[in-house]
Amino acid sequence: MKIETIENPDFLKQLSVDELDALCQDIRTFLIESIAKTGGHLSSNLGAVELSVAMHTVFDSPKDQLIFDVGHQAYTHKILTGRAKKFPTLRQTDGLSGFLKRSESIHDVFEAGHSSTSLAAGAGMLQAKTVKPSIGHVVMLIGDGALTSGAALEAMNFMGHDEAKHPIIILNDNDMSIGPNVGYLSKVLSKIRLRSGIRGIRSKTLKIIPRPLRPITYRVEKRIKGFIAGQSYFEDMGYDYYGPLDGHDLRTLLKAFKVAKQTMKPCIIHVRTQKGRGYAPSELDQTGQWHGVGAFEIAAGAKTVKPVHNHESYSKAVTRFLRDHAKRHPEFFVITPAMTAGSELETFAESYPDRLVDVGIAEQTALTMATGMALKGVGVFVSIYSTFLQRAYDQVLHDLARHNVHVVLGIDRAGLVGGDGETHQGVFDIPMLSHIPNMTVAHGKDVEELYGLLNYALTQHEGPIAVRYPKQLTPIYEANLETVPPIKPSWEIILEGKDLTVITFGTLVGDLADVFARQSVRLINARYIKPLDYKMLQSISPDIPLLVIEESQRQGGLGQQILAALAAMNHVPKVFEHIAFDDVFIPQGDRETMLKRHGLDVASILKKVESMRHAS
Ligand SMILES: Cc1ncc(C[n+]2csc(CCOP(=O)(O)OP(=O)(O)O)c2C)c(N)n1
Repeated sequence: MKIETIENPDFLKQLSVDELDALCQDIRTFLIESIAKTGGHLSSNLGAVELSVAMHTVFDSPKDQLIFDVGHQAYTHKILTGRAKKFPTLRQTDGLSGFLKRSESIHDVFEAGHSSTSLAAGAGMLQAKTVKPSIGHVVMLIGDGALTSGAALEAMNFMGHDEAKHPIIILNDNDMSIGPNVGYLSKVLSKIRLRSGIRGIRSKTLKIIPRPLRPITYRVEKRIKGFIAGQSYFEDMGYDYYGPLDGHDLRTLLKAFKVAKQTMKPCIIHVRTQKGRGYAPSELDQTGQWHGVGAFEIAAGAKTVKPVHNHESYSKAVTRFLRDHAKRHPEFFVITPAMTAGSELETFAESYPDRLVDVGIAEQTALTMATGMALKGVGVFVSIYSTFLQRAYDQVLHDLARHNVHVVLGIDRAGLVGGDGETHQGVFDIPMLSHIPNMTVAHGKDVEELYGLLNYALTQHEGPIAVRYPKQLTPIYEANLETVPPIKPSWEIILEGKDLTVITFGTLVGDLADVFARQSVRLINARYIKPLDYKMLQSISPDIPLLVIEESQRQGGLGQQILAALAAMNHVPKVFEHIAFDDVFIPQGDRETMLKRHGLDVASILKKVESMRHAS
């Protein structure tokens, strides 16, 4: 079938199971060929093809609410709802989103990007249904990784108590988060998988017994199940449990979803799927290398974009530093909330398997746990994406900062992130952290300075401190890390000049140093965003125009903090400008385009500088 011709999912109901099977194969081929060109979330999507086809065959979207947790596995849903044609633009500027988007389709009933929100969103829709009966079934697809998060477990707990409502939770269990899944729940799922003979009993029973008697049979069967399997975790939580089922067997899925549609109680359908199914490299992947990919060559199983000679990601550079630090400090741990692969901590895990603590998708736990560890005197580095730190705001404030303990937050993906788009931009952590007492926030202009900041943060600082670094490549810095001098809270003058003062931080410092080299501009590197360097602020003449530039949210950003500090000193410059992101969510797009759209590219900055010169 020509996948691009699909307009909506209605046609599925007319297809036989064999035809649906054939469609799944076509979709899988389409996904592999398409993602090979654009990049995207490969493995999770390959694992959810049959699931998505079965969901759209049995349920009636958009009357029935199909909610996809994270939304990174929803490409088949996008295809079935008429978006295959747009796949060449996937994750690109102004292109098809890699997640669900209500503006893209009426079938996208809830947007995500961060994990584990599907169950609470579904609980909300079920609550709305009590006064809006036109809302259909509420179906939530969630992975075993996402289910480890407190956000999901809270909602599961909430919905399980209310027998009058009818949440249908499809647990897509591939035994993987991005990498291996962790925690006790993951063990529970393994145990259930080992008892998969139970499913045979139920299927057989359902077939033999006439339909009107099935509820009684069901109770009998439940007793059998209880006897054989012991109390199931999910049944104890208040759910009718179906499974574990083969998540690639359409007949089984269609049957199970139809049963779930008729069940008038909270239910969980537990399906087993294979992450990366249908493409050998992603099927074999145990560490998450094929979870989210750039463009790749299908036959060779190799990434199309070759590594840049002598460059590496900032994440990798940080991992090297952490390994070096761990070698010298045996009581030092790194915590990751399910992002070993994303933050490129694999080599740390290899060298120090007992000192990399993966807590699962549990950012809140990561932060409070770090506080507990620090209170007992061990060294802790929490490696966390800027965007995911948002989930742990209260833990940073109430636990970490209030206890004022020494924990280093390594804030990865600080700034724009590209294809993941608005749910993942690292542009909120500066306002979020800056107003919290006891917090220190730093961001180096290059990898050498980053190491100096990390050295200070890990070996000399006493309270909580966040060190930010971007999703960019950096030249590999081969220095012996022991010899990188620690950088204490202070700003740095890069260029002296009389016409204008520019304050910025991060890689912009280097970019602007080059262009301002032949102009009379005073360029200041605000490598500590908090605390501000008050001495240096005092040295700024109010007669010279001041420009603050930051790849961050304007409200509560460095620029506003500087302006407030200057006002308090009665020292506000006559001309002040602040280039930052306005009060909007920034969509997906390549870095250069997005910077340009928000006036943060070098050409726009130079234009601003010229206009300020004339204004003064
Ligand atoms: C709050 C939050 N933390 C981390 C992530 C990064 N992340 C995206 S998908 C994923 C794994 C999800 O695993 P699972 O739910 O089992 O789905 P699968 O990809 O295995 O199908 C993680 C950790 C996220 N999206 N949101």
